[in-house]
Amino acid sequence: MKKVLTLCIIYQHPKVLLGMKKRGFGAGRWNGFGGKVREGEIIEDAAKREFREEAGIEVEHMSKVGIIDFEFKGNPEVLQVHIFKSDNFSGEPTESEEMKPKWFHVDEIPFAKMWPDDIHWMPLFLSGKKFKGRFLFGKSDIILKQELVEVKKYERSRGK
Ligand code: 8OG
Repeated sequence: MKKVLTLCIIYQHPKVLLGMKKRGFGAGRWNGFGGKVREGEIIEDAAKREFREEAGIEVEHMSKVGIIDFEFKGNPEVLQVHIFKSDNFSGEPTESEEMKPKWFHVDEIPFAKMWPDDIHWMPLFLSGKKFKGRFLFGKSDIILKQELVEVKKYERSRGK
């Protein structure tokens, strides 16, 4: 069983735009913006829709920088998260029912209040690298296993 999700972070050096997730899966953590890809939806379009819904901004150009599979011990479901980066948008980031946006300096990214995998791939993200990986979580979101490798490039997502 695989579920496809998006995650997009705006990076305008030296700042990144994150949001405090206010409800649902990952509530209480700072994260990029994103969510589940709908049936028949192109992945990049889903990422743009989530920005609109969660932060009230329009993002035109984004590039795919990572794909990470997340698994939780004892749960057969795989969450495949497609990670995007963008440096431009229009509108003003605005709090929604789901997210409270905030800019962070790259030296002050709040890793202690983020998903525990983020500290591993964020350096690749910030240095312009592309990557793919797999994390297995145990109880209390402890990382039991991890694989993370740099990849050369991703094709633009098509058809899905
Ligand atoms: O629709 P929903 O809000 O449940 O989507 C979950 C969001 O959280 C989606 O943007 C993908 C993202 N996400 C995970 N797991 C992880 C993770 O381990 N790290 C980060 N940074 N984001 C994650 O689902």
